[in-house]
Amino acid sequence: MRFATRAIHAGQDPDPTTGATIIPISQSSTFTQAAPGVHKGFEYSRSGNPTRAALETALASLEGVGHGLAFASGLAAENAVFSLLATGDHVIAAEDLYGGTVRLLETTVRTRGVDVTYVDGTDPEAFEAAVTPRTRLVWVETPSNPLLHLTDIAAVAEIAHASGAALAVDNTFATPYLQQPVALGADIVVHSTTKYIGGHSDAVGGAVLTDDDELFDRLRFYQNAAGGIPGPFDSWLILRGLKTLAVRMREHEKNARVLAAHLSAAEGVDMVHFPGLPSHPQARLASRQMSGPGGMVSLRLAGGKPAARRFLLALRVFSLAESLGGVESLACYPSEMTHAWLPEDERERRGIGGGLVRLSVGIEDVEDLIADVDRALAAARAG
Ligand code: P1T
Repeated sequence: MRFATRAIHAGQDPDPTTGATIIPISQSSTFTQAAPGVHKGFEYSRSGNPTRAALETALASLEGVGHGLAFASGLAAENAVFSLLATGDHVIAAEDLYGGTVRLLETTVRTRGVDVTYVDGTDPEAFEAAVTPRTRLVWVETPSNPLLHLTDIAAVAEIAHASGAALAVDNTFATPYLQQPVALGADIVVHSTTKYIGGHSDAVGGAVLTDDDELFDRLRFYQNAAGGIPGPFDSWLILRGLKTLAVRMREHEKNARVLAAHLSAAEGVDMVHFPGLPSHPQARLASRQMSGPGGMVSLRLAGGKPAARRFLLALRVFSLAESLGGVESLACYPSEMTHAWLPEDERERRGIGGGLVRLSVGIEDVEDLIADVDRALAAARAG
C-alpha cells in the first residue's frame, strides 16, 4: 500500500470485538488475565495499550520500518535514544537543533559522563573529523530547527557506521511524507508527534522508529522501565491527526513555497531560510533526499530585534506561539522562545540572532497569510 493509504489503515483494522471502524480509546490502565500470564497481548498500559499500539504500528509503517515506540513527548522519545549511551561514550550532534534537545544533551546526557561534540550539520567532513573511538551515536535534525539546515543522511550514515556508531535522525520537520531517513541509511528516527504528525496542536507526543531488532529491544525495555508513555487519549488524537498527514503536508508546502518566494523579494528581509528556494545553499540535497521542502520558513529581518518585535506584534493570522506543524500558522521568536535556554553568545555563534523569526506556515488561504506578513513587515519597517 502507498503512503496516504497506510496513514489511514496501517495498524487500524476494524476492532475485532465490536467492529468499530475507528481504533477505540482503550482508556484502561490494566487488562484482566484468564490465568497468570494468560492474556490477549496487553497486561498493563505502561507496557502496552491497544490505542498506543495502533499508533506505534502506523508510525512504523509510514517510516518504512518494523518497529515503533510512542512516548509522552518528543523529548521523552529523544531521552529514550540517549538512554542507549553509557558513561565514557561520545555523541556527535549537528549544531542547529531544537533548543530543548541541546538542553537535554547538556543537562542530563553530558552530566552522566557522556561527551558531546557539536559540528556543522551541513558538512559531512565535520562529522568525520569529530569521530573518536568512543563515538556511539550521531544525532541530526534535517531540516533543522530553526535554520532549516540539511544534513546529507546517506553520507553521514556511512561515516557513523564506519566507526560503529548509530545515526539518529529527528525527522519532525520533514515528516515521513517527505523524507524517510532509514531508507537513506539512518538507524533510528525520532519525532515530536506534537507537530505535523498530530497536526492540530492539541496533543504532545513523541516517537522512536527503527528497523534494528536489537536497538528496538533496548528501546522497548527503556520505554517500559522508565515509563514516559502517552496516554490512550493523546495516542488517539495523534493517530487521528496522522490520517491526514499526506494531504496536510501538500497544503503546508504549497503555502510555504508561495510565502518563502514572497518574503525573499520583500523589503526589510535580509535572508529567507527555506529548502525549496533555489537560493538555499543545499537546494540540490533537498531535492535528492526529500520529496518536498516542507512547511517551515525562517527569515532574518534587517532591523534586528526591534524590527522582529514589531513584526511579531503586528501579525493577526499567525499566532505568536511555540510549536509548529499544526494546521494554523504560527510565528516563533527563537532567541526568546524555543532557543532561550542557550546563552546569547552561543545563540549568535549558531546564527540565531535577534532578527530571526521562524514561521510554521499553516494551511489557511495563502492570500491571507501574505496579507498578514505584508502588514507585519510594514510595521517592522515603520520603526
Ligand atoms: O515538544 P516535544 O514534543 O517534547 O518535542 C521536542 C522537539 C523535538 N524535535 C524537534 C525538531 C522539535 O522542534 C521539538 C519541539 N519543538 C518546539 C516546541 C518548537 O517550537 O520548536
